Order: sequence, then structure tokens, then C-alpha cells
Amino acid sequence: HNKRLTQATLIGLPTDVGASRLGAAMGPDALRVAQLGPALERLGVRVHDLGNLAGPANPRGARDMDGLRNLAECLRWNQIAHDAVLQVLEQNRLPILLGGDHTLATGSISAIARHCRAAGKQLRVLWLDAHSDCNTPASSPTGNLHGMPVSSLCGLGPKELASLSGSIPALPASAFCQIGLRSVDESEKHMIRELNLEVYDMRAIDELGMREVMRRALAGLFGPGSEDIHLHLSFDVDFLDPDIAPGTGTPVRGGPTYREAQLCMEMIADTGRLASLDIVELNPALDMRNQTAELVVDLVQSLFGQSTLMRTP
Ligand code: Z70
Ligand code: MN
Ligand code: MN
Ligand code: MN
Repeated sequence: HNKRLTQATLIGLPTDVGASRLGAAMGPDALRVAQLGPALERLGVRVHDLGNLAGPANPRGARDMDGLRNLAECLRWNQIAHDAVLQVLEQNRLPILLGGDHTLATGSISAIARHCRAAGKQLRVLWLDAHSDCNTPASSPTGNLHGMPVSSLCGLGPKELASLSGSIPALPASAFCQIGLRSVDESEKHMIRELNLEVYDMRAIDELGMREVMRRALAGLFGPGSEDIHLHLSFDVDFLDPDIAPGTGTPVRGGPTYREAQLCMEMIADTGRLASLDIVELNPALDMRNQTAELVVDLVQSLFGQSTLMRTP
């Protein structure tokens, strides 16, 4: 049986400053209403909840001179995310960031990269998303910063965001693996090639099956030599098919089914290497009776080792 970190800290970051639709700011509370903490406790995880951290309101601003929306507020929220995640890692606990929009992954993964650099650990980031989130200020069609965290972390975003980890780039592009893509801007297609990002789009999932995609994505995370790898999961709720997960701001049809998503989470759990998690882009204002939050909690249980036939600790 896998030994895993059993002390987790929930960090609520209620903001939607990186998105154009309002509502992701209510994500943390919807996850609490869906009993995320107690669900993890039942699996033997000791859960501490920091509550919702405070940050700037959403000014609902227009695009600035660089074409960006709410850069100052995004930067502040990402500093808050960075500082909270770093502190939790330094306590040897597993941070679970409750977003909030996906810009927050810039702060969270910057802290994780900083922590891994200091601890001599290798970082692997699984990015589950319908989108590639690798626009730059120059390429973005929308100016929304939740479309740029991957390029920021790879050193190509707005420099205030790109420098949060104390080093540019925060991590090598080869650390990323993106799964579930089905809405990629032309500019992002170019960036995926430029960065040589490892990507499994929906076509790859259809052709290879989720099992083979995850086998490839998780290669090197099992057995001897993998102890020094920190596995981070950045889970954008719009990864899931909107038929089962309507509660998100930018749904794209043709996503993973319930069963594919469960297998994905179970295979990540099997590595025993998961050391941090972002749950982002849950929008309760667009949900139906909290079903998307409940689905996310169900999937997170699999991610933390819930299985049909194996006993829970
Ligand atoms: C588009 C952009 C995006 C999330 C939408 C969409 C980006 N590529 N990311 N929803 N999570 O605006 O850059
Ligand atoms: Mn550590
Ligand atoms: Mn995203
Ligand atoms: Mn997305």
C-alpha cells in the first residue's frame, strides 16, 4: 500500500480577477458545502482549513495598455497564494488550493518550484484542463490572465507574475504535462510547439484511452528513483465534460467522462507522489444544486486513494 502525506491544508482563495465571468470566487465555499474536508478525513487525511484568505476585490476592469485585465489584483492574489502555499509546504503538509480562477496556479506553482529548488526535489506538474493556458500578454485574445499561467511559469508571462518563484523561469517547460485539451488558440498552438509542451489532447485520450495517456504522463513516478519527485496536480474543473460538470465559466464540450476522470485520479493516487493540489475554475453561479462541486469532491477522494476494492486506512 502506498505511503502518502496524510496532513493536508485547505487554502481558500476566493477570487475571479483572472477570468472574465464572475463567480469562481465562490468556489472555495461550494467545495466546503460539498464536504471536501470530511471526505478527506474519512480517507485518513488529517485536514486543516485556513478558511478564505482576503485579497483585492474584482474591479471588473477594462484591458490596460498591455492588453491585460486586472493585472495588479492578479499579482496581489498570486502573492497571497504563493506565500500561503510556501508556508504549508514548509510545515511538511500538503497544500490544497481552493480557487478561484486558474491564474492562482502561478502563485501556487511558483511556491512549489521554490520549495523544490531548496529541497533538491524534481517537480512534475500535471495540468488537467480543456485549455492550454499558455497565452502571453502579446498573444492573448482576451486579456484574461487565467489564460496565461503556464507561460508565466515558463518565464514568458507578465514579468511580475513570471518572477514570483524567485527565478525565471519558475520551472522548465518539460516539467509540465497537459491532459484533456480541446480549446487551444492559434497563438497557443505555436507556444505549445515552441515550449515543446507534453500535451495529451482529447484526440489522444480517444485514440490511446485514458489508461495509456496516464501511463505515459506518470512515467518515472513509480519505483526507485521517484522518491525525490514532487507531483503537483493543477485541476481546472473545465477539464471535465460539461454534461457532468456544468459549474465552470468556460465549458467546452467533448471532455472526459466520469469514468475516464475517475481512472485519471486513481492512477495519480497509485504513484503515491502527489504532494500538492490546485482545484480551480469551479463556478457555483453556473452550477446546478452544487453537482459540480460534489463531483470534484468525489474525484478528489479517488485522488487521495479511495478505491472500490482496497480498504481505506
Ligand atoms: C483563452 C484565453 C481560459 C480557462 C479559459 C481561454 C483561457 N485561451 N482558461 N478558461 N481556465 O482567454 O486565453
Ligand atoms: Mn517538502
Ligand atoms: Mn485553466
Ligand atoms: Mn480551462
